[in-house]
Amino acid sequence: MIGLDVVNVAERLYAAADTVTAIPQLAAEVGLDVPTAYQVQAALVQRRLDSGERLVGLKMGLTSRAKMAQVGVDEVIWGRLTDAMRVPDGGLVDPSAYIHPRVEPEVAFLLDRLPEPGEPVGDFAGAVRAVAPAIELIDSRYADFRFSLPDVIADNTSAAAFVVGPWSPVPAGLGNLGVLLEVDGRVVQVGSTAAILGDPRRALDEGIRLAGRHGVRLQSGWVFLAGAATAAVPLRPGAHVRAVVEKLGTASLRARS
Ligand code: OOG
Ligand code: MG
Repeated sequence: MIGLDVVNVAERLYAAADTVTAIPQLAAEVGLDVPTAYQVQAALVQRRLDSGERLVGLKMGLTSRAKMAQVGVDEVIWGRLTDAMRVPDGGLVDPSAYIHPRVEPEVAFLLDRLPEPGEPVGDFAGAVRAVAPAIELIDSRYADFRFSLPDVIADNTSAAAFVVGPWSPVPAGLGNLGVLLEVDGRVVQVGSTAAILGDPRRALDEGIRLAGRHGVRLQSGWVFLAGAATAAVPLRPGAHVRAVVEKLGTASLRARS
C-alpha cells in the first residue's frame, strides 16, 4: 500500500487507548488492507514495547461463531499480549481506564516446545505445558465498538487486559468442556470449548500458521489465548466476573466501583 504511514496510523490507535477516547474507524479512510493492518498492529505493539512493556504471548480472536456474529466480522484474527495487560487472578481492574470494556471467557495455554511455522501441532502435549480458564477484557478503540476486519487487526484485535486462572496439566478431552461467564454470581453466557474452532487445540494450529505468515514465531513460556467461547459482555463498575471452564476451574476479576 503506497503512501500509507503505518507508524502514524498506529500512533492514532495508541493515543486512543492512552487517552481513553474512541476514534472513528480508519481502514476505509486510510485504505488499509489486511497485510498492512498487521503491520500497523506490529507498530502499535512496538510502541508499547518501546515504553517498557514486554511481549508475553499471543491471542486469537473470532475463533467462535458467537464472537463472529457479535462483531459482524467472520475471519479468525490474532493479536499480541504484553505484560502490562496481565491482571492477577481475582485482581481489580479500573473500568474508567477503558473506553467501553467487555469481558469474555477464554481458555489459555502455557506454551512449551512449538513446531516450526507451517507445521501442525502433532504433539499437543509436548507443545503445551498447561491449560487454564481465562478472562479476556477487550476494548475496541473504535467508536461504538464497530469495526471492519482490517480495523480490528490494526487495533491489536481489541486486546486490553487478561486474567489467567490456575494452570493445570492438559486434561484428556479439551474439545467439549462447558464454559460459563458469571457476573455478580449470575450466569450471563453459556458455551462450550467446542465453540472455539471445534476444539481450542485447533486455535493453536491456526495461531502458529497465521502469525508465522507475518514472521512471528510463538515462544516457549508464552501465554496463548484461544479465543472466546461466547459473546462478550460489557464490564460495569463494581462487577465481579468469573469464567468457569469444566475440569479447569475458574478465573475471576473485579471492576472498581
Ligand atoms: C475482537 C477480538 C475478538 C475473541 O476472543 O474472539 C476476541 C473483538 O471482539 O473486539 O478477542
Ligand atoms: Mg478474546
